[in-house]
Amino acid sequence: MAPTLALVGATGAVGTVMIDIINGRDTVPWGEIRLIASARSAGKRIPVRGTEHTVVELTPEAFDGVDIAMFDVPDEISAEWAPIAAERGAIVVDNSGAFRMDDQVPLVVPEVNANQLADRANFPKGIIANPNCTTLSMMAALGALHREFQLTELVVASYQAASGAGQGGIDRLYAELEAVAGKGLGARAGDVRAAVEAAGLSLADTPFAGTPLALNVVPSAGSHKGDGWFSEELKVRNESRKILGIPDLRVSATCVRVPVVTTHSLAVHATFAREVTVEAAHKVFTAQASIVLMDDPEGGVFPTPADVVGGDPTYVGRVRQALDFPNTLDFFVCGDNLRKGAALNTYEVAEQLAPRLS
Ligand code: 2RA
Repeated sequence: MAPTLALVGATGAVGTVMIDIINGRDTVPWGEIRLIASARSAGKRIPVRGTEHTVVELTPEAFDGVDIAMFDVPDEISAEWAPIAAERGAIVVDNSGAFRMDDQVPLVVPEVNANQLADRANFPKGIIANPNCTTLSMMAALGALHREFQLTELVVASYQAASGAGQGGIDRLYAELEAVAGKGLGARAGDVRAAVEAAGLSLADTPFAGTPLALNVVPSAGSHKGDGWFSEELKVRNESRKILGIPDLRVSATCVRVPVVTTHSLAVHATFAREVTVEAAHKVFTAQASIVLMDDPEGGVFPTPADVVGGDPTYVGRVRQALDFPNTLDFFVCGDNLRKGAALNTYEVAEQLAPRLS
């Protein structure tokens, strides 16, 4: 019998993209598709592959008969409900941060470590975690290079979109842009901040660290974790090590929020044990189906969020050999943080599991 797929958090920003992805597939391996959300959203009608589905409330019984449950809900909801779903027999693919660093939960990017899915003994809790969107946005590219040249060091600067902070982040950016547009602001310290506040947009309420995001960049992403590090930076380090299977990989990240709606970008400085050339890296990127190489800097060809948002691949450009660092490449990647960075990777994991359940 074709497996039953549940989508928990079906009405959220990422849940909506998951439904788009399911609707966009030529074929799906699922029998029933069940939409689950909070009591507030239960009863909503959402079309999936041409059939109206009624959203059901998140209860233990909602998981009865479910083979795979994709979760896109806040950490605390996943922490409580993913084990309940697993107890009821579902394999959970969880997009929250609740289980990513749990030793008994694999952290999977299918292009890099799909082998983790081959054996049920690899996920004894019945839970598989999806990485954070910042890590995910570069992982297809890094994994491909690592296979060929063996990664030893990674230095990363991120340029993260407002939608990483959810619908509230998007709404906030649009409101701020409206408050500052057409006023010739940005040439005097504090004028952007003053205009945002004058428009009634309290900076105490912004998801961007009490700082305007419009006409600005904000070097604070996630929560402060001590010693100057923010949670997004530690996630890049810890998750990259776990996904690539290099527990002692040397990693340093600086994560920055930029006034982009959707699509995270990263400037990557990666050092390898083996000699690497731009030509060889191009070959590796071209050979990977989920990577699009956009690398003709002289001709103005490189990825930008505005040009690639909504796409499934990881877009790579500006590949160059670091001038002063042996065996080191610098390059720039863009990835839609709601698609490959969240919904798509989760769905790809579910798709890979499906044949084992039929
Ligand atoms: C962000 N990476 O961009 C986070 C979302 N999970 O804020």
